[in-house]
Amino acid sequence: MNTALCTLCLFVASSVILFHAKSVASDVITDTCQKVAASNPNVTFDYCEKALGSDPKSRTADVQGLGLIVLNLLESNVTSTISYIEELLKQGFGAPIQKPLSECLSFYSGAAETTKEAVGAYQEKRYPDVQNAVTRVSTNAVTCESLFNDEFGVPSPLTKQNGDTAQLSYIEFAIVAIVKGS
Ligand SMILES: *[C@@H]1O[C@H](CO)[C@@H](O)[C@H](O)[C@H]1NC(C)=O
Ligand SMILES: CC(=O)N[C@H]1CO[C@H](CO)[C@@H](O)[C@@H]1O
Repeated sequence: MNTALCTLCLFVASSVILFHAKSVASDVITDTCQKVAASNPNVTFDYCEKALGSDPKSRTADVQGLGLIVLNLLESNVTSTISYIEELLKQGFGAPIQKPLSECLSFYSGAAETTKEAVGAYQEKRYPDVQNAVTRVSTNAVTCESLFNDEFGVPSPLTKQNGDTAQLSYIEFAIVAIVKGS
């Protein structure tokens, strides 16, 4: 066989393999998000797919890898929410919104600790600990959201942040359930 033809063969063969690997990888996201959405009515398939797709590493990850990716997304959500609350606290000094904002800040500070511990637990495969941790984080987010309207009669400025944090926590819980059972 001549060299040019052989190079062509190699090129075609590796394209086929790459293409196949890529479609298999995105099947893992689709498959995982279908299971996640089926297991918890609070999570939509679209949200799950978008969140997982936001990290390029997801494309080549297995379910176990996706669990760590979501945990890292959750950690960065919690961190950015803390900065955002601190910013709002500076702006709205003395306003009625101060009280619920301060309470939410303490919830999120706790959540930052909890997610950090959850990453360690995940790496050590202590899956029930991870599930307990993310359950606490979602409860923190849901409680923060309800504080504004229910207790202080003001609209929540953290609806997106609380929603993202809760969704990512639910997704993590469901992925850990899949990892545990596989
Ligand atoms: C869905 O969200 C609500 C709060 O918005 C929460 O009380 C409930 O436990 C969640 N359900 C699941 C299955 O996580
Ligand atoms: C509030 C916040 O930082 N939300 C982000 C949480 O993570 C998801 C997934 O990466 C982002 O889409 C959100 O903007």
